[in-house]
This record gives sequence, structure tokens and C-alpha cells, in this order.
Amino acid sequence: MNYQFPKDFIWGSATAAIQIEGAASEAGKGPSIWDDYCQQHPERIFQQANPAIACDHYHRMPEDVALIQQMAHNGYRFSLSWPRLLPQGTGALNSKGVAFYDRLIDRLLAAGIAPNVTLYHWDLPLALAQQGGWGNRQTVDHFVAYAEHCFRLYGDRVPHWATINEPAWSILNGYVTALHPPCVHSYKQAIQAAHHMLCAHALTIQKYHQGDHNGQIGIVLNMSTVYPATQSSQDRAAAQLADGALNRWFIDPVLLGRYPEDIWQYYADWDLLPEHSGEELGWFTEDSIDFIGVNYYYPHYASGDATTTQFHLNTTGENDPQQDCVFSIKGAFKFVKNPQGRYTDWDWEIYPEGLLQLLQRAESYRPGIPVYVTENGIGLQDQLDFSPSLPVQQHVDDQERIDFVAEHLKVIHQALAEGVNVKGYYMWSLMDNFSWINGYKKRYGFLYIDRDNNLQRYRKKSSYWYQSVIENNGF
Ligand code: BGP
Repeated sequence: MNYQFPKDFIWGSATAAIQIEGAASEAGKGPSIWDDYCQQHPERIFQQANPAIACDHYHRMPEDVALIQQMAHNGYRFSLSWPRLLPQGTGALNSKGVAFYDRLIDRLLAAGIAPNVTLYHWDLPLALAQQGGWGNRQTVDHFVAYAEHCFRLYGDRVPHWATINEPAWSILNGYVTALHPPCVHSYKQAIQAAHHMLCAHALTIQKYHQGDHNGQIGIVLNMSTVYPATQSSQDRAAAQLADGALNRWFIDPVLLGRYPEDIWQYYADWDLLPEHSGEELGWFTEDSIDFIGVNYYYPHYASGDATTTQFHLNTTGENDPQQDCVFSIKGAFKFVKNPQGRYTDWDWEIYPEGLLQLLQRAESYRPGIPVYVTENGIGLQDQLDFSPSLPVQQHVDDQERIDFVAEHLKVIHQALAEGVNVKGYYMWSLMDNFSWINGYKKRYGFLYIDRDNNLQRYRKKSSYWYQSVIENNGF
């Protein structure tokens, strides 16, 4: 069968500033919470990697844009580094940071590549983190002021903006599992910080629309599908709770203008409701966002049999059952594996149908809303192979990535056929990058980054395949 896509479909890939830029303390950039965390706690990052150099994209940007162009992308999603633009998170702009993104946007546009810009992909300025970060109500105002700078500087050239990348995942790891900075274990603080993030989102959307810009603005959510582990009433209730806490608590305010009632009541019973949430809910108006970005990697299976609180992420890629991911909140829910599932070496299930259901869900929230798949990809242990018998296209043979992307594009095609307004696909990621606590071993890119040889870029087999998909607008 042939999978043809709409004529204006955006084909791209995605990155995030802290994961690729490097130049962490150069050219006036201030430290972010991640720079600091990796310096203070190298033992918590696989093989003690840190984002100080990352892919050195800050210095190699022209080469990288040329590669994106070679790969025929018509879109590219990246994030602005808040501490590169505002080293203290607030105050005076850093002119070198401003100029860097000016050059990047101009180069992309000159190459016919539409920028899709995320304002916040987790690199909170350290100065703000030290004042309480997202737990502090003032961070909301600082974020909105930062966003206004960005709209004024780049608003005339950027067609798509996203406020925040995956608020749920960022709050969950920062304040519940404590696997990401600020490494807090507190449901109360998690829900307060999430509320502040959502307020920052809502106020930023208002500012953008008041500014009468030509582009569109949305948010990027990781609406991971949650299934009950079994059909028992206990597991079904667990799935409802997990879906409410991880998905609906974020989607409902953004798309419906209110928090979900069942989870509101659950948090009220545990005295977890965020301060000021009543008066601020009016900010989440129903017509607030212009599009929704969805990131999808794998689904969840919830069980109600959660007798301990425990969290673990497989960061080694050893495919070792001892290393399996663990997520369990005592008395609430735990996630379990799908016994029939196909899993990557990092214990992430490959399940394209989950993406289909997620796209259908976005449509059911607001029929016709434009949806972009803003991230979808697979971490692999790709290898360079320069055997003379191999053509250049096969120096990194990542057939598994081709299969993964093709399977997911097929379900996007199906969603389109069902009438979901999917407007584009950004593969995660343009290049192998700093994969948070997984360090550099988990490779996601179309471009292989040779960390043993001056960060040389090599196109992987998947990048040639994806180029042909783009050139044919299908496969
Ligand atoms: C998403 C993040 C990305 C990216 C991806 C893969 O949640 O938005 O920044 O890193 O996950 O995750 P990881 O690198 O942890 O494997």
C-alpha cells in the first residue's frame, strides 16, 4: 500500500537547546538547572555525561542547517535556551544569544525550512531555580516576560510557537520521581509547580494573541496512552487515576479551560490542591491554543496493586530485566510491562497503535484542531561502520529506526484518513544528543555524532530513507 500525505504536510525533526547546543558557559549564557545538576551530581547521569559541549551545535549551526536542508526537511523544531537569552532568567537580554537565534532562524528560512520554536524545554535558568523555580509564583511572570522578548525578537519570522515541552513529564521527574532536577519528592510541590507552568502557558498564549502575530501558538504534551493492566475494577480505576494525573490534568485546562473533576476531588481529599487555582482557572480559555503538539514514545499499563513507592529508569540500555523501568506510587497505581510487548534496550515499548489513539483523543477534545506530532523516535545503540564494501548511505545502518518511523507514519496516515487534522511530523531527533540521565549512549538522531572524533556528523541510513519519504510526500 502507498501512504500519501497531504500536500502541505510538515516533515521535520526535533531537538532541544540543552541537548544539542553546548557552549554552556560561553557567549554570555547563564547556567541552567541542568548544567548545574550535571556538574553537582555527575554520578546520577549515565557515564557522567553532561551538556557542556553536547553536539556543539552553537558553533556548528550553519553546518547543521545545511544538513537539515540536504535531508529535504520543510520544518525543524528546536527550543530557545532561556538562560542563553536571559542569563539570570530576567533582566537584560544577552545580545550574543539574541544574535545566535537570529542567525539560526534566518538560515532556516533561507533554506525553506519552517521553524517550530519551543520556548521552554526544561532548561530553567539556575538563578530562578535558586528562588524556588516553578514552585515560586514569580517564575510565571518571569516566563511571560521572557516569552514576550522572544515574540518581539522573532515573532515576525516564526510560524509555530510552543510554550512548554511536556509539562507533565517535566513535573513528574522533577518533583515526584526526583530523577530530574530539582529532584524533589513531593506531590504537593509537584501539583503547585504544574499549576504555575500551566498558568505561564495560559498567560503566554494571551500575550501572543494580543500581539497580533501572524503565526500560531500551542503547547507540546506527552499524552501517553494509559491502559488498565487487566480488566479488573482495581486496574481500571488505577488507569483512570494515572490517566487523570498524567494526561487529563494537563490537557483539560489547556483544551477545556478546567481541571478534571475526578482528579481535582482526589487531590482535594489529600490536601494537594494548588494555591490560587480557583481564581486563575479563568486564564485557561477554551479558544486558547491554535494547535496541539503531541510527543509519543510508548504507552503505559496501570495496575492498582501498588504496595511501594519506587521509581527507576533503565538508563544503561543493557536490556537487563534487573534494569527494567519501575514506576509505582503506593496506594495509587504502578505501571507494569505488557507481556506481549516489543521493547527497546531501554525498556520502552514499541506500540504505534498508542499514537493512533492519542491522535484520535486530541481530535475528540476539539474536533478539527491542528495536531503536530512534535516528537516520536527510538533510542538505539547505533554504530559507525566504514567497511569499504558499504556505500555511504549505510555507514550507520539504523534499519530499526526506519521500521519504527514507518510504523508510526502508517498510523498517522490512518488518523488522517479518519479525519484527524494532523499537520506535521517531527522525528526525535535531528541528531544524537544529550539524552538527559541516559547521557549520550542512547542515540536518537538522523545524524550520528561521533563523540570520539571531534563530534563529526554522519548521516544515518534512516536520514536517506526519510529524505525519500519527504521528496515523495509519502512512501
Ligand atoms: C522526551 C523529551 C525529549 C527527549 C525524549 C527522549 O520526553 O521531550 O527531550 O529526550 O523524551 O527521552 P530520553 O532522551 O530520556 O530517552
